[in-house]
Amino acid sequence: MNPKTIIEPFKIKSVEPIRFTTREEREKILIEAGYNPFMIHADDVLIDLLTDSGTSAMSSKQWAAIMEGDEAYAGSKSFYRFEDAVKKITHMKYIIPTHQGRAAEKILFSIVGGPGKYFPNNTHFDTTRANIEFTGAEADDFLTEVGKHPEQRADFKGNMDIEKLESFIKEKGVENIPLCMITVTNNSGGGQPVSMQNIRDVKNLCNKYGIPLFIDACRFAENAYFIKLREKGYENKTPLEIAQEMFSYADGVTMSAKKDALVNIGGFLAMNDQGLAMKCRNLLIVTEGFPTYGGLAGRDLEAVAQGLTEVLDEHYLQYRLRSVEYLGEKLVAEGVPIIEPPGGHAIYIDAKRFVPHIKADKFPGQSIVCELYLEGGIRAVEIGSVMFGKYDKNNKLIPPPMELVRLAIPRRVYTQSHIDFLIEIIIEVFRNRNKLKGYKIVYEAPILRHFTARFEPV
Ligand code: P71
Repeated sequence: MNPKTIIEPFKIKSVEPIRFTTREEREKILIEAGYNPFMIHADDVLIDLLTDSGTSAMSSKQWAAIMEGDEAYAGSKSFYRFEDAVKKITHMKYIIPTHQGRAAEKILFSIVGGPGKYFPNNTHFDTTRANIEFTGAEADDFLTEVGKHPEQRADFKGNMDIEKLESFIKEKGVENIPLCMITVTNNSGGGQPVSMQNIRDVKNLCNKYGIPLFIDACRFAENAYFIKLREKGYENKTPLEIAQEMFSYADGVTMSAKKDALVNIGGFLAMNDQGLAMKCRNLLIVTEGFPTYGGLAGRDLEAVAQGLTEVLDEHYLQYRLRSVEYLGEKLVAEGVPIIEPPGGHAIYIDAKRFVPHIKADKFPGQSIVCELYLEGGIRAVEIGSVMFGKYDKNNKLIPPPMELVRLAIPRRVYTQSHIDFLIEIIIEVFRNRNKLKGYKIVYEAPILRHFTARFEPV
């Protein structure tokens, strides 16, 4: 027999109760939070889909590894276990632990960035862009055209546009491009994968001009499994072999271990260039700690090492991608507009098509986010005009190209019945979509306003 149902490939040893609230309670909570989910206490949330970052459930083997943590300041045993685990996958020569992804970015770009420099990527994640711009350099996106259209289905919507990238290199000059990046999967574009062919093509182009290639590897295992499922020639390879090939085209890696290393904190930088690694380690000592712990405890390094082996398990990856796809399928069947096909770590609702009567300056994504909380205690996040909107000289909103609501799925945390419940709630909100109202901002901070902004319905 070949059963169709893909089950959670684990049983549950330790549980954490979730707190149920009534609609009346949620109405009060939402008012107190200024209609901003970032301001809601996590205890008032039933299903928390704010992020898949640092929210994974660790395995019993990871918890056991934590007890093995060696807290020596220098040369800890746990560092060498961590280093071996990262080397096995990336084959990079120099492995530098950091407390999370943005710390790796901060160190790298402080060294290679600066005014007059340009950094291409498929799509820079917010923290990467911020760390590049903070040095005075420019962050540029070269996503393939199909990746910009939520309703168009394609296998590898995270790919880079090679032709545009080559014209850019010629225009800006090789000497002004210290490195090129690829983000796998492409979080800002819907968690869409990048094909092996595209990574290879970008590498060949970079080689032609002598530009190093770095991979933002947050979700490398999910990307590897998409390659196995969708790219010819990879169907019989293991996720580890695919990941190794992906990294074989890279000269360096930045990683937030809070995603595909299945831990609650951690990250690293890895590279082959000895001179660059020395500079990174020197800066690491100033900002993060000694090079054998880099802002982490020995036990954290153990948990990363163990997580990196578990994440490449085929049963895990099959369950992971399937559970996100299952959510997407059920929503599409009911006509709910989402970015298609589903990505690896999240479903992105297309708010423009969900509530076309709410214009960008009334924050359509925020309206859906608030309704999901009121209806079912679900916490999602707006990725649209609240997060990325800018103002022109007359204080008029300049909206970003897409208005999205992200439902990020924490790893190994929720079961299929949680997802079924979620589907019910989203469909109910969708049926009542004509009743949804817009919002206005009544308080906003000068930067990163989405974290603390306060709203009122209009
Ligand atoms: C996500 C996050 C976490 C996050 C970050 C900022 C605001 C809200 C939530 C983090 C990423 C990422 C990619 C591709 C680097 C980082 C930074 N994502 N690259 O999606 O997705 O890693 O959080 O460990 O510093 O919710 P870090």
